[in-house]
Amino acid sequence: MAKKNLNIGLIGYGFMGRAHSNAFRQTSRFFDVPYEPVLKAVCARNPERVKSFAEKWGYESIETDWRKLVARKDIDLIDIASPNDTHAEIAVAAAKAGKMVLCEKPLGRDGNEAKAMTDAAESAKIPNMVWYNYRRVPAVTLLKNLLDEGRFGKIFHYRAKFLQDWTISQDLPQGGEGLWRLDVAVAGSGVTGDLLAHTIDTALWLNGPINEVVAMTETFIKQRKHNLTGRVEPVGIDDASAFLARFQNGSLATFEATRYARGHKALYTLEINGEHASALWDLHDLHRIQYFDHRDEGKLRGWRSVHITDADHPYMKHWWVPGLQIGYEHSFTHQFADFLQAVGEGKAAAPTFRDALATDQVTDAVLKSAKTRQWEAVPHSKANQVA
Ligand code: SOE
Repeated sequence: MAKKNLNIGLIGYGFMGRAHSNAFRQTSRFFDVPYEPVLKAVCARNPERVKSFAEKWGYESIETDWRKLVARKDIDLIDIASPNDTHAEIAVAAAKAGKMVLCEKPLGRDGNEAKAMTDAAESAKIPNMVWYNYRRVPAVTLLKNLLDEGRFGKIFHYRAKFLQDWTISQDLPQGGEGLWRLDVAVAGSGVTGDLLAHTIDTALWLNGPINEVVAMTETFIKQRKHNLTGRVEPVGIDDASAFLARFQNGSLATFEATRYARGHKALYTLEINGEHASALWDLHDLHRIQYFDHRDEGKLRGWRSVHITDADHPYMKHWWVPGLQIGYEHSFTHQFADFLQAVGEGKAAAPTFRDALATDQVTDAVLKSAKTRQWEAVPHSKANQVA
């Protein structure tokens, strides 16, 4: 039977526009999904550049005003891959227009924006999902499965870091294309909303809700030239952010993110220590987990390095033969495949807007605690209470 087409309208053509487009193109070639994604239109302000992006990726048409795209009758799904300050307005309008909405992370610049987006999506009853892609790295999904099987026993510790080094130079401007992540008005925050948000999303998924946090942040470079105004302006983002957390399951956690860890480009690592077992994952070696199980026979007990490429590992049977690994971009393809499957079955695909709202509520509490220098409680959304 012929599949139903799903007409996609993408907004934004930067790094994430490419990552999402690649997923749209690959999904139905490798996964047996109930819809055929059609790259119907791409939208961005610069007509020449959006045209060239459309030609390169095979989008059928272009728009330069997102409102026109949202109003188009031939678009089923709006994908928001534009900077953070555009997410809320577009998502709310798209939900009201009855479109399915996908949004790049973080959902909002803060919990208030994320709440408005969640309310709009839920009252319009439209399928919605946020691109926290690292959940769909097969090794991370395997960790989730192992935790759900109860192999770790009671969890005592969760430890996560996301380290980069690309903003150390004083000469790096803030603002404008490619550098909006340094402009607080556009990004909402620095590494807290950008990198810690990833670690928090994974942590809430793997280890359940966070009750309270105590944090510290630092802005190492206080002033930078702003590319849009041409003036040297104060820097409003956090360059580094670290926090302690208590999870609802009683475990303790440490989280750290920075763009000032010389030599580290995207070192996202996480570790879980339970009563029976521990596990470690590292984005730079993304197809492995290190796993230790105390119940192994004593004389052979030790850390196992598991290469996640077998057909019985999550997602892997859809790719090559055992032993051949996949990479970063595949996590987006997995997420989109899961989304299409869920839409076909009339189910929600996680992380939904409500799940991502829970992450924004943790990042809000982190930023608040860094100011008050006190422990701050995390308001519990519904998703934050569901494991
Ligand atoms: C920042 O450099 C960044 O591109 C994030 O915005 C992405 O979400 C992360 O996956 C990689 O790093």
